[in-house]
Amino acid sequence: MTNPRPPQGRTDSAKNRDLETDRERSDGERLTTNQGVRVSHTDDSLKAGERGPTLMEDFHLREKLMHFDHERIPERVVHARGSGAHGVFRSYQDHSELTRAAFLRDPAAETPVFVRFSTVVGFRGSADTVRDVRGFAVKFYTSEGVYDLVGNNIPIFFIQDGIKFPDLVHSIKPEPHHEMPQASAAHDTFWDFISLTPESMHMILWALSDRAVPRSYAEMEGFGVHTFRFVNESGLARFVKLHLKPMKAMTALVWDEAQKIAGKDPDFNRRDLWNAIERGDFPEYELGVQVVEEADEMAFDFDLLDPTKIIPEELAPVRPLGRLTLNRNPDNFFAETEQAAFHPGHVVPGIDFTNDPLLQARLFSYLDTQITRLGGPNFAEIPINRPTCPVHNNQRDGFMRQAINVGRTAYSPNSLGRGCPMLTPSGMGGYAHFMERVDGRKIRERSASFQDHYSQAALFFRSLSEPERRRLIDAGRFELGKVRSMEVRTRMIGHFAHIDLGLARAVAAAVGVEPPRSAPPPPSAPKGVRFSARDLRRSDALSFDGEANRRKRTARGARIAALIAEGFSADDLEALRKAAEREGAEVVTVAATQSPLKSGSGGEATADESFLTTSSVVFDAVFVPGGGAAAKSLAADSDALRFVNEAFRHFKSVGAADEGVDVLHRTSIRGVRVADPGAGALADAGVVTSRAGARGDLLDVFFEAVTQRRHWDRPPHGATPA
Ligand code: HDE
Repeated sequence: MTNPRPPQGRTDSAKNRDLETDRERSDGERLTTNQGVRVSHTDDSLKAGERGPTLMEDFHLREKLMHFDHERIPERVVHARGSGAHGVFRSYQDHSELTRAAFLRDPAAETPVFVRFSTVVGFRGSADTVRDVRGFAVKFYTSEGVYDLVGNNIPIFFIQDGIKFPDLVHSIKPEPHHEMPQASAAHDTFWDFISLTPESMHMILWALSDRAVPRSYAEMEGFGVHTFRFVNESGLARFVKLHLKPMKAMTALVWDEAQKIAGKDPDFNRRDLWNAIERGDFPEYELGVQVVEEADEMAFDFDLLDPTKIIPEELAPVRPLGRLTLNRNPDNFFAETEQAAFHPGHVVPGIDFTNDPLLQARLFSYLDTQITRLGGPNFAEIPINRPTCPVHNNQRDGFMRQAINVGRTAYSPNSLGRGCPMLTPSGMGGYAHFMERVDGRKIRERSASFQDHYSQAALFFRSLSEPERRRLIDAGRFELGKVRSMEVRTRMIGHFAHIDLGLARAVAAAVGVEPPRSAPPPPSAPKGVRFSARDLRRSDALSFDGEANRRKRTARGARIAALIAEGFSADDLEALRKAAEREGAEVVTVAATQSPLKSGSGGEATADESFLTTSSVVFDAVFVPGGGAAAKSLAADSDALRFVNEAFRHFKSVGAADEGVDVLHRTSIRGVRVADPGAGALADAGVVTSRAGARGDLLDVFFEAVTQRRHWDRPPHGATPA
C-alpha cells in the first residue's frame, strides 16, 4: 500500500508539470484491459461484418462501458464543491505543556497534511465565488495516526445543536420543487428558517460580511469552531479554540465582481490555489490556539460549549503553535480530493472533545456519510485516507476491502495470535479519553447559558470598518431582496434591530419594510463573570481593516492586467514586469486579440489574453503603459474602457503612464485627480498616474496602491457603467 507521497519541491508552471507527467506516462506505457491484457484496437467495437451488430464477446467494449457507467459516486451532501492540496505542518516548538500530541511536540518533525477547501451549499460543479461559508479541512498524517481538523473559515455556526442540521441544510439547498437557486442562500426557505432561528444571528452577520466571498483560499482564516480540549502528558486538560491564520492578509471579492467571476471563471479559487502552488508561492497558515483553563469554564458571559460564540482575542490571545504550508498539488482530483474522508472524530492522543452539542452530533455524521459516499466501511484504506503509521485491528472484510489480513485470530482477547494486536497503555501512547465528570438527567433542553443570540452579533458589527459595514448592509439588501415573503423580510428586520438599529433601518429601507424606530435594550451582562465579550467596544481581529490584518498586506500574488495595443511602450511594460517580479506579483498582458503586435520601438509581442478570453474581474489591478498609438486605439475600444471602468468600480488599483493616462480620460472614472502633462506620480484613491513614464516613483506608488488591494475611499461609482 502506498501512503500519501511526501511533499516535493516546486515545479515551474502548470504547463511544465503536465508535460512532465505526460512524458513519464509515455515511457513505454501500453493500453490494457483491467485484467492486464494488451489491447490492439480501441476505436471500433467487434462486429459481425462491417455494418453488422456488435458481438457480446467483445470483452474490451463491455469492460470499458461498464466502468464508465459507474464512474460517478455520490457527491458530499454538503461541501460538495471543493479543492485540495498537499503540504506539511511543522511545530514551532515543543508544546508538551499544552498537549501530548506528538506532532505538536517535535519542532524537527514534518507532518504531511492534505487540505480540502470547499463551499457548503453548491453542487460539485458549482461556482467557487458564491456567497457561502468555506470549509477548511486539514488531515494531519501524524506519527500517532490521522488527526482531522474539519473547520470552516467562519469561527461560529448557524445552530447550537446538531439535531437541527438537516433542517438548516434543507432550507438553504435549492428548493425541492424546482431545484433553484443553485449555490445560494438568497431564497425564501433559507431566510424563513433563519428568521425563526434567533441563535443563527451571529453567524448570519459573518455570512453577510466579506468573509463569505474570499478572494483566495491563501488569504482566508480557518477555525475549529467548537471548543476542544488539549490534554498534556500529566493528564491536565484545558479548553482550546483552534485557529488557522493565513500568513497573507485576508482579502475578499466585492459582490458584483464575485457574481461575474462565477460566470467568467467558475473555478476562480481552485485555479488561484493551483497556480500559486505551481509557481512556488505556497499558501501558508499559522496554527494557533486560544487556551482557557478548566477552572475558568464558567468565567465568561457566554458558554464555551455554545458554537455560536467566539472567544474574542482580547479575552484569550491566540498562541501560535506551528506553520502549515501547502506545497504540492494533487496528482488526481478524484483519487485524492474527492475521496478524502474527513471526520472531526479522527483525533490523536492529546486532543479531546467537549460536550458542545453540535460537535457531539458531528461525531456521528461524518463516519456515517462516508459509507454511502465511498461505498462501504473500508474508506480508510483509500490511499488519501490511510495513516502513515501502521494499522492493526480486528476489523475485517466488507465491500472493497484492500488489506489481506493473515492469521486465524480476528478477535480480542486471543491467545492463538499471541494476544496481537496488543493494547497500548495510555502512558505509552494509547488514546485515553479525558475523564470528565458527567452527571445529569436525560432531557431535551437548551441550557440557559446558550440564550443570548444578539450580543456577539453586535460586537461583530461594531468591530467592522465603515466600508465593511456598508458592504454587509448591501449583502443584507441583496439576500432579503431575493426573498418574496414580506413576512420573512419583516421578521429578519426585527432580528437586525436587536443587533444594530442602523443596520436594521438601512436594510429595511431597501426591501420595503417599515424601518424600526427603536431598538430593544441589549441584554444585561450576567453577574460575576470575569471575561465579558458584551463589554468589549470592538475586537480588532474581526475586521479585515483591523490593525493585525492591515500589517500583513503585500502585493505578493497580485495579478495585474497590462492593457496593450499596437505601438505600446515596451519600456513601460518591461519596467512594470520588473517591479512586479520584485514584489512577487504577476503581470498578464491583455489586448484586443492574441495576434502578434508591434511595440512603439518595433519589437514584437503577443498578448497573453484578449478582451474576449479574460475580464477585469479576475485581476487585482490594471495598468495602461504609455505609447501614443496604443493609447489611441485603447481609448477607442469599448472593451478596454469597460475593463478599466470595472476595475475602478470594484475599487482596484488603476495605473497609467504617459499617454496611457489619456485612456483613463476616456473612461467613466470621475472624481479622482490624474497627473498633468510632464508631472510625476500622483495617487488619488488608488488611481496612480504619471506623465513621466512607468519608472521609479510611479511604480513604487502603484505597488503601494496594489498592496492596499482595494480603495474604499473612492467617490460613489454611480457614474461608472460596468
Ligand atoms: Fe460538516 N459535514 N456538519 N461542519 N463539514 C460534512 O461530511 C455535519 C459543521 C465541515 O472537505 C459532511 O464527509 C453535521 C461545522 C467541512 O470533505 C457531513 C453538522 C463545521 C466539511 C457533515 C456539521 C463543519 C463538512 C458532508 C452539525 C465547521 C467538508 C460530507 C452537527 C467546524 C469536509 C462529509 C471535506 C462535511 C455533517 C456542522 C465543517 C454530512 C451533522 C460546525 C469543512 O457529514
